[in-house]
Amino acid sequence: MAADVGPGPSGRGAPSERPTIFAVATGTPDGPLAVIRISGEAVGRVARELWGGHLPPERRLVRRDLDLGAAGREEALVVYMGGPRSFTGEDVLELHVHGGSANVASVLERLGGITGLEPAGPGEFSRRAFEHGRMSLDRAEGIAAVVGARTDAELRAARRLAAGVFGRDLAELSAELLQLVAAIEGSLDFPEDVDASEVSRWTSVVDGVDRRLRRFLDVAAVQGKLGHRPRVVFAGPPNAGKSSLVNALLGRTRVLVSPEAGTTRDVVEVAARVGGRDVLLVDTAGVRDVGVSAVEAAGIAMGASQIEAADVVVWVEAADANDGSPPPGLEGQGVVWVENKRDLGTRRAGWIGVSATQASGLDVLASRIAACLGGQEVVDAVRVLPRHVDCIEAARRALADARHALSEDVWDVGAWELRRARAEVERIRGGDDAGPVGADVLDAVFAGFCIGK
Ligand SMILES: Nc1nc2c(ncn2[C@@H]2O[C@H](COP(=O)(O)OP(=O)(O)OP(=O)(O)O)[C@@H](O)[C@H]2O)c(=O)[nH]1
Ligand SMILES: [Mg+2]
Repeated sequence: MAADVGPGPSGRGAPSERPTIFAVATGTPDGPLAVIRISGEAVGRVARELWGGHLPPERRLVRRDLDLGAAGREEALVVYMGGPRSFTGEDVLELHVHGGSANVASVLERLGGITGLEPAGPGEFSRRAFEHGRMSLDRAEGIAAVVGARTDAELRAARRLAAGVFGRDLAELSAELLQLVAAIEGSLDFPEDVDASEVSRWTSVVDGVDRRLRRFLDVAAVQGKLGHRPRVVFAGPPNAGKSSLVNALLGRTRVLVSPEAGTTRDVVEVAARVGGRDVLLVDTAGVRDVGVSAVEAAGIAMGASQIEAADVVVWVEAADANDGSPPPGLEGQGVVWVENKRDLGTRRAGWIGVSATQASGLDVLASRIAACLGGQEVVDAVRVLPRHVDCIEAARRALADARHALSEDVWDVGAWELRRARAEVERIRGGDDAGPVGADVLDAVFAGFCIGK
């Protein structure tokens, strides 16, 4: 093993007045291990205070006995990554200590007592990474989106953002716009050399960039719906077994079931995972019009409005009962036709056959529901956040103005508008020709991060 080396050349490329920050980087201090991340110039001082020695060689996990003062000693694994080749671009030291909230708190308290060290705020490590040019803003946002993703689709889209897929597309668009600006500005002094075909080439480049930007807005619109779970509404005649099916898909008894028609009166919503999709199962009152009480009638009316707001309707009828009467508008939406109680026979051969009580046919039903929800385009797309949408919309407004100016032969204005569009595209990645985006934007972006990120 190489001998310990001295403190890394601190502050390489970093503003030197900044405090060194520290925070727990692992999810919960109650786990078996906790990683505490420290970033900044004072990591060498941490080494001297905690184990009376130097920083270990870079990128090597080594054992050290930490002196926690009154709290005793803690056996830890430590790793040092010198700036600028670290996550934040600064000198980074990680302490891998035993978990447990009291133990972790004792290490944090010890660190807080070291001169020059301060607890990190939300997203402060990522913010430093951005400010030191280690990561573009869109990728930093991607990391936060990965942490915040609640569904598989969101996670995959977030990973692509974190991996810089969006950023690369934007860089291409930005380069195209810059080339176009150069071509137009180069022609300003020699307008007689520019023929109509050249101007139409310019406008077709503008249109192409605009089309690609619009596609990102389409993706954002679909992803907006991802935030709330799709509603899978169970409807059909009373006693068909709608509530039984909801329970069967959940794998536990959540809603009331009884042989009496008109059991379900209220609308009941239950979060569930069906066919690999996170959804809301919505149980409704059976639809009938004879001998109904006022309460049941109110329940039926609520069920009808649930059908209208459904992403998918599961229309359930029982194999031992006559045909029900689906509402007339139903054909127009995504419907899964289900015959329940197939253990008692088959009446509607073309429908998906299930038996809620025997738990048969449920896999077919689940995958049909998932297929009805669709959403493949989102899985393969990159996560587009509201801040990106704002920039894209501003860029598209500038492109429209540029196109107008070019059609009026006011080329200098056209070029100026194109620069404006390019600046908006660049802002998504965190800066433009005038420098990085303002502190207000960064404050807003990183406030949404967790501490330790
Ligand atoms: N044989 C058989 N009986 C079932 C099946 N599924 C449900 N049942 C029975 O059918 C009756 C009605 O079931 P529910 O789930 O309450 O029916 P529902 O459609 O929710 O009825 P309402 O809430 O009144 O509209 C109960 O007695 C269930 O045990 C099945 O697959 N086979
Ligand atoms: Mg019911």
